[in-house]
Order: sequence, then structure tokens, then C-alpha cells
Amino acid sequence: MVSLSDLDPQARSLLEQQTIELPSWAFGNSGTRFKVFTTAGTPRDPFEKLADAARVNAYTGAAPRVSLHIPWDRVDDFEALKVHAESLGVRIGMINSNVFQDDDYKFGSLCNPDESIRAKAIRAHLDCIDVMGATGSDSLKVWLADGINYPGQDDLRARQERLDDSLAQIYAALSRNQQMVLEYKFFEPAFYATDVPDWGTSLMHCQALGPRAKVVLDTGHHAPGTNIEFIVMQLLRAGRLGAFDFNSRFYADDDLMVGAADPFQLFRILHEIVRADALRPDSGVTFMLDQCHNLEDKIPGEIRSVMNVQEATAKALLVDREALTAAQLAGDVLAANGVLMDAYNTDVRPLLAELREEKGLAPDPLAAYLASGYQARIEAERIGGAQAGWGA
Ligand code: LRH
Ligand code: MN
Ligand code: MN
Repeated sequence: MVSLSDLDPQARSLLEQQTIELPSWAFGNSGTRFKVFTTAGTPRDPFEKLADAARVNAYTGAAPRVSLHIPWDRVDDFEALKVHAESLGVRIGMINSNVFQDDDYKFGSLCNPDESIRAKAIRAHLDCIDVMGATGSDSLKVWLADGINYPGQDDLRARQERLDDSLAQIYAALSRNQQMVLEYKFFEPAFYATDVPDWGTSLMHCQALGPRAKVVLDTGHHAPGTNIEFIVMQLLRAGRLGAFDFNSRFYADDDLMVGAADPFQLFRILHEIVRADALRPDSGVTFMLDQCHNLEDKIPGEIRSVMNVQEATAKALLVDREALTAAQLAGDVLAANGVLMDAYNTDVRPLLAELREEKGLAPDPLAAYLASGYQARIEAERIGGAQAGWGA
């Protein structure tokens, strides 16, 4: 059994310092297009979403930032929201723009052939930059539902030119200490062609924009069988991996808990991160969750997800890099694969429990949360939770 002392001091400090950003929308209700099941105690406004996110941070000690989605999280006074977050021991992370739930955007937002609608979508992003200013956020996160359903519906190339121009206008409005991150997704809601379908397209736009534009990799946004860790490696080589949206998929963009469907894939991703020394807090890579908890309670669902990322990270840090390199250079296939599998198959839960106790936290965050009485309290206090997510 491994313990904390089995990690070298540098690996240990990386694990101690690792933080995972939470999505505000994970605390709201969501569902499928068939049904949204509400959970008791669901937040009624962004202030309550932050309160719930702060519980995840309180028990894991590893989730000090919350990402907002605008307009889902619109409030009258964003400075008050910032102060509220700080009073709870968390702060506002990335600001996500939402230009996909307005009738005007039926044929797209930043790629729309109608110039007045494209201008409206650009203005929505400038508004997000104002929210960044008020909340102290340094990142604008852009995901577009833009695309077409039928061949010939619009001109593929013209849509890219419009995107190029729209993104350039938005990028120009960022201050020097702010960045833009651009997320790709291979399908949905468009089915024939999506305007930012893959990491290559996102990277090309980021490179055209400038050094403060980076790619977001959402683990649920790939075709089955895609080697995601290869993409991670390549974006890290290019210095353009801005953030992860972590979640699990079985069939489509399922937004299930990270590490639930394929913990081995998560380990392989974290191995590339460790290999590139990108776990450092100043590496520029943000580790974020993008999940919806449709059946399970949301706060424990997020706690479990943070723990899953920590477990994959601890395993990646346990990889015997020297032995791995030696086996690779010797062409010893089985030994090289064995080094990775040894780390993956190690039970790191006791090691992480030790780490939490050292930080003054309960060794089992889930059990501690469930015993805290918070869930019963919010279920009694909050009636009529907010609808956050796709139906909002
Ligand atoms: C799109 C997406 C994107 C959105 C979020 C709610 O599928 O992953 O990150 O902002 O879901
Ligand atoms: Mn996402
Ligand atoms: Mn998604």
C-alpha cells in the first residue's frame, strides 16, 4: 500500500496544490430532452449556487473557483456576487458566454450570415468581458453551438471567415491580463457541420488571434475511440492548452461524473499533463469540471468528481518515469506498459486521505459532507430550485 511518503517532495507538493474549478451549472437542475428531474434543495439563484460550490471546496480543499455561465448566472450586481464568493472562501473563475439559447441564434451566433445577429453575439461576449471585470475573472470561455444541419445550408468557408472576424473583435476587447479560451465539439446541436468541431480548428483560430487565446478540451466532445491524451500532448507542445472541461461520456456528450465511464483514460490524460510538467499552478492549464447531475445529488456528485480527478492525478504522479524511459529506449514493450499499469493499478485512496488529514480536512470528504446536515438544511429551506442547464 502506498502512502504520502512514497511520492517525491515535488510530486507531493503538486498534488497538494492541485485545484479543480467547478461549474455553477452543475448545482442547478438539468436533464435530457425527455425530462428534467429536480433534486430537492436545488439553488434558486447564483448566490446559492456559490454557497453549494463552497461546500465542495470546504470538504475537498481543492475547488476554490467557480465558473459562471452568462446569462444563466446573470445578477444585478456582479461585484456583490464576487464579494459573496469571497466570503465563502471561493472566487469566480472563467466566464462562459451563452449564445445558444436565444431564438435569434437559430442559424448561428458568431458565424451567423445575418450581420445584425452576428453583431448581437459579439456584443454578448463584450458583456461577458464586463462581467469578468466586475468579478475579477481573467478568462472568457467560448463554446459555440454554431453549425448547419444540411449540406448547402450555408457556405462552410464563409462561416469560418465570419468566425475569424467575430473572434478578433472580441479578443481585441480583452485587457492584457485576460485571455480567451475556445472550446471545440465534434457535433451537437448541429449535425452535418459544426463550425468549431475539433482541436485543429480551435487551434488555428487561437493562433490567428494571439498568445492569449488557447484551446479548451472538453473530454465529452470527441468521437468514441478518440485518443484524447494524444490531443492533450499536442496542445501542450504548442503551448495552447488553456483548460479542460472534465466529464464522462458513454454515448454522446453525456456530462456524467469525470472518471466514471473511463478512469483509465483520465489517468492517461493526467500522465501527459505530468509528463509535460503542466500540473504546476502557474502552467496556464485550468482543470475544470463541466458536468450535470441529473439523478444524483449535486454537491456529493461534485465532491466525488473532484476526488476522481485527484485519484487519477496521484496515480499519474506515481509513474516511475525513469523506469518508463529506460524501458521505452530499450524497446521493452511489456516493461514500459507494465510501469504505467503498476501506477494505474495502485490504490491511492489512503494516500489522498493522508493528504487531506495533513491539511486539516476529513479523510473522506463525501462521508463528512453527508454527515454535516447541509443537505437536509437546503432541502428544507429551498423550494423551487433554479433551472440551470440546457432548458434555462
Ligand atoms: C457544450 C458545453 C460547453 C457549454 C456547456 C454547458 O456542450 O460543453 O462547455 O458551455 O456544455
Ligand atoms: Mn464543455
Ligand atoms: Mn459539452
